[in-house]
Amino acid sequence: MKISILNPGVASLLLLGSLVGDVLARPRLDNAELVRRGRGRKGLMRSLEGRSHPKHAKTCDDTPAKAVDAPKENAWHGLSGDETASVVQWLFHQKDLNLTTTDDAGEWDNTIALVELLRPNKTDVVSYLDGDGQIPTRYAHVVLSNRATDEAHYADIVVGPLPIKKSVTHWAPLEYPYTRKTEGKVRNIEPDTDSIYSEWLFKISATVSDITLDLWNATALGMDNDTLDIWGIDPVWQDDGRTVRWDMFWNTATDDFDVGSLLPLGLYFKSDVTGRDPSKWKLEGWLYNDIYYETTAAFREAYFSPGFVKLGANIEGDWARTDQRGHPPPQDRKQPPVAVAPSGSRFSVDSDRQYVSWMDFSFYVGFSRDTGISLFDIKYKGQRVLYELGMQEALAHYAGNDPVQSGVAYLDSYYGFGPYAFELVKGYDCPSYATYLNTSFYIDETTHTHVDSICLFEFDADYPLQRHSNSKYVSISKNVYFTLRSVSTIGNYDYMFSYSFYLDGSIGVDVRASGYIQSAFYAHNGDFGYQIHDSLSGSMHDHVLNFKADFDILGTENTVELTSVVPVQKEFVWSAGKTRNTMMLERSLIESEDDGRFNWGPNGATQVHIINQEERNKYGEYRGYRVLPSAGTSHLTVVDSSNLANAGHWAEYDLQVTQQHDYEPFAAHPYNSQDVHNPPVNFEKFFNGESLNQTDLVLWFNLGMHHVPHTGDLPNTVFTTAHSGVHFMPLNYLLGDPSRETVNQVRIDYFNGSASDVVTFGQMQESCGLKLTPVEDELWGYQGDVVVRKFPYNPNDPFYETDSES
Ligand SMILES: *[C@@H]1O[C@H](CO)[C@@H](O)[C@H](O)[C@H]1NC(C)=O
Ligand SMILES: *[C@@H]1O[C@H](CO)[C@@H](O)[C@H](O)[C@H]1NC(C)=O
Ligand SMILES: *[C@@H]1O[C@H](CO)[C@@H](O)[C@H](O)[C@H]1NC(C)=O
Ligand SMILES: *[C@@H]1O[C@H](CO)[C@@H](O)[C@H](O)[C@H]1NC(C)=O
Ligand SMILES: *[C@@H]1O[C@H](CO)[C@@H](O)[C@H](O)[C@H]1NC(C)=O
Ligand SMILES: *[C@@H]1O[C@H](CO)[C@@H](O)[C@H](O)[C@H]1NC(C)=O
Ligand SMILES: *[C@@H]1O[C@H](CO)[C@@H](O)[C@H](O)[C@H]1NC(C)=O
Ligand SMILES: [Cu+2]
Repeated sequence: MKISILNPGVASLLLLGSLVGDVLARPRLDNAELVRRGRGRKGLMRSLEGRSHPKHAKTCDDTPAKAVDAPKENAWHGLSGDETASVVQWLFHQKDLNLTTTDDAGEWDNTIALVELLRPNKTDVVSYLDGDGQIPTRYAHVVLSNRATDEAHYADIVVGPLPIKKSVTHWAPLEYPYTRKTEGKVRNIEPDTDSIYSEWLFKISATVSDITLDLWNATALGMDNDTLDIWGIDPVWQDDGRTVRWDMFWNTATDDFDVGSLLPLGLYFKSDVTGRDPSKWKLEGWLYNDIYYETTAAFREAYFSPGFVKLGANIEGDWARTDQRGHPPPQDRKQPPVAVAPSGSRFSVDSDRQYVSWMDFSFYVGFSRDTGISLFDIKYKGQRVLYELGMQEALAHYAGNDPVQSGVAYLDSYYGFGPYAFELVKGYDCPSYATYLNTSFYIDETTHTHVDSICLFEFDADYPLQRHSNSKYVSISKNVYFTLRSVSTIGNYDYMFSYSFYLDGSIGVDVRASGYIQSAFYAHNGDFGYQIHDSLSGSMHDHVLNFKADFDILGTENTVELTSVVPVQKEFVWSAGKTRNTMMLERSLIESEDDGRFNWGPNGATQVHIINQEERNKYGEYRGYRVLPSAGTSHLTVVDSSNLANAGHWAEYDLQVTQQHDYEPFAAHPYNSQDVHNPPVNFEKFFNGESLNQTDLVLWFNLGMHHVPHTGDLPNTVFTTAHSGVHFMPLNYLLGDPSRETVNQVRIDYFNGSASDVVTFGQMQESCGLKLTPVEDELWGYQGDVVVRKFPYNPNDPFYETDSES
């Protein structure tokens, strides 16, 4: 086992050598020149490949993940193209559904909003995974957008069993997964989005176009020359049975940069748009410079009176654009370090079944329109740790002294994380050697495929996993971890989701946010955000993202144990009658859902463990996993939100534990925003005092940030600090640290000024040369979405269309 002094020929050293060689050989171009050359860059990079590289016996292996067959079918894998097409065709044959194809539909037709897999019940899947149960029968979950009625609504229905069989397949309202029992129907609070603009907002805007021209030299009339945008609160206000909007004017971008949410203009108007008849809608007032006018006439009169105060405007400029500008920092033009995988990928993927295994971990990937990726059946050393791990909902709750900021509380699953999980950028979102998977979602009788929208890669952390030294030796281990990542860009914001696995048996969940902030107009609102540009406020808001973690620690029956470190005053047998101020452990179990909602305690004093009381280790301690914050987390600051009413109870605590039920699969529903007082899923109703003592339980935890944007959020928020995460770590689960099993560690013995031994435990000592192709070369392969028509079904004629509207 003992190998002498590190051979300078080991892979890492050589790789750096050849890398530097290439960089020096590259002609120097400034950024502007690179941009001007546009596609010409491709030719430039290609020609570099022909240059001579140092000769090596072997070039580094750039192999993708090894193909394997998953041990079982992926029971959560979305519908196939054929399945989707057959369901869509079948739906159009159901006369009672009265459906119109999306291309032909207007605001008064019924259409298909979604066709995807109905996730099977855990009860059925577990017997398939762990026993010899059959794979659960497949059903489709369909959402209909029924607008051929005054009572526009969405209808969740189930279609099955699949495959479609005449006289066997049927449809039924889907009700069991929701707390509200209204046959899967939820009203559509904004069914007339086109009319709202054409029949309402633009007409109101026209009545003040002389004012908008005077203030900003701009109009919003629904015409090609529009240089203003109008939009406002989300969800629309829903008190007293009314539907009330607050909208405001925004400048539009003057180029392709997505700067719109940085250009608020400070003029707001309120309308009651209850019902579907535009002739019954009412304009209720205007707000400008913190003065409220009840009618347009009153606002006009004030505007054209002497002494009316006109405020500034927010106008696009380089300050809002993301391209490089200013002087690059010292040495920044040199190529930064890149990571390489000299032995190729060290993990296995079944890309048809979307099953992944890395080291002692394995899991299946599921994907849905509402929430994007989820992981299922996460196993460690052959034992399931989590049945399901995935995001449920993301909230961005704003506040402000203006009615638009005060009215915004985005519930992003309404837009869906699936449709916006775009192709990842190689070498930027993920290392260029990563392995990629596709994801698909249904829209408008087509299936869109986001090519390469999930990446899988190993990475060597910038710190070791373990080290120790004394006067004789140093022992140190590499911290190589494995990550699955996807990014969803929902409007102005980019959410990056990373699920990471570590050699110590721990699992990390991280969310990071970047993209454009939604800003406010700066006037009278210094208590709601900083002034960050001319007339711009970095509007304060909370991000809260709920995740479901269905733990199964050594079986489905688990318990939550809290272990707190507490200060005590204690007398000991040896303390001679005196007390000592010290501290102790206090342990307790959470017995029922009545105590199931709580926060991280102050001072990090309380540890949260998911344990199995029937599984003690040989010292009598419970085996389990600990859940701990690894980056800041947050729950919603606003108490009893007026905006969300019953739609956002999931955001109220850091941690919430419920008994697992097949009828409580999700913390939220994408249309909770449509009826906030009586939403399809009211998370609070999950808490009805059920026992949490040795039962199948689910931990719903929140990640998030209290975001008070500052000048550094311009032009974009950065991922470094807009970051939240938790870690699950084995706790008394094994009898020692499993990371000792890796050979990617070293012990160096030394004596009297020189190394006497270097022990590398049989790790790969491969020598290979790297042929570095600039990552930009690969980026010309970026293609956007692939679309396949499902009705009429045309699987052989895919086309490209990347649309951020859905
Ligand atoms: C079916 O939908 C059409 C609009 O697409 C509507 O005019 C008609 O009234 C609907 N029929 C029924 C029975 O609801
Ligand atoms: C007003 O905008 C129009 C086009 O939108 C432009 O042609 C004109 O120069 C602008 N006027 C001023 C004073 O900026
Ligand atoms: C756009 O055109 C309409 C109709 O010609 C006009 O009334 C309006 O002022 C124009 N808007 C701008 C910003 O020039
Ligand atoms: C992703 O989709 C593209 C385009 O349809 C296809 O060529 C590629 O093989 C798919 N990748 C995987 C891993 O299935
Ligand atoms: C799944 O579980 C729910 C709730 O228990 C039940 O109503 C439903 O019938 C189950 N689905 C299947 C396919 O068994
Ligand atoms: C909790 O479950 C354990 C293990 O099944 C049992 O020994 C204990 O009595 C239960 N505690 C309560 C309060 O029910
Ligand atoms: C340490 O090394 C020096 C020479 O480098 C040698 O003179 C000395 O004897 C060594 N000491 C021991 C304890 O081996
Ligand atoms: Cu933010």
